Amino acid sequence: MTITITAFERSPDGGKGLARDTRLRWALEETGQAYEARLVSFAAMKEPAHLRLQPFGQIPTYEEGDLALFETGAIVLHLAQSHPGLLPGDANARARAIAWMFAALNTVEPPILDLVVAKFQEGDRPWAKERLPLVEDRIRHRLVQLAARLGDADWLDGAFSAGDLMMVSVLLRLRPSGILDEFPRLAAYVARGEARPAYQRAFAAQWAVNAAKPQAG
Ligand code: GTB
Repeated sequence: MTITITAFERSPDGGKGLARDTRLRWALEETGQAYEARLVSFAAMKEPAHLRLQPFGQIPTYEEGDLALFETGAIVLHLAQSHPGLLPGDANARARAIAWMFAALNTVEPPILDLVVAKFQEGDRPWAKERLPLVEDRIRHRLVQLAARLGDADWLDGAFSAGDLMMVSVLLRLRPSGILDEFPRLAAYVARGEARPAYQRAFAAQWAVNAAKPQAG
């Protein structure tokens, strides 16, 4: 059955792989699933046809036969549970890998998204200069804890899993800030994720869409 995801017609990151369709592309590649990407404009995302798939008017979405899903966490989990490659066979290890997915999305990503808001949406407010270091320190606090848990291991809990896919994807969003480089273990962890052939294919697929379309301004 054909799998179709949606992605930006033109990603604001110009092809750096930071938009969330890259997570899906990566999970699809890790699990060996062929897929098509339907590209949508910002205007089309707010139209009823897309809102039926994604109630918040965002990308990405996932369609496979009569299944339509939104939320990257739910989609990656669906792929990981439906195909071998992203979750361990042992029930407890599987549960722990899923816990790492939730940790990436619920514990590590929120302060990182807060930084995006602080810089790009609130950067011109009179209090922005005072707020920014607080936001950055909340990220550092999480990264200290994450680096301590990772230690010298390659991945968070044994073999590479959907938990690592999600954590690496979340940490990548931090790279432009320079904060990731303050944590060499985590920077190396992210680089290991990026070096995976499945990530390389995912990155190349989104690059092929976005690199050909230079950003305005
Ligand atoms: N919780 C949802 C999920 O995980 O699926 C969040 C989806 C989401 O944030 N989608 C964004 C979107 O559609 C695109 S990925 N935004 C348009 C809108 O809300 O109107 C987030 C994103 C956007 C841009 C960059 N960038 O330029 O670097 C990176 C990531």
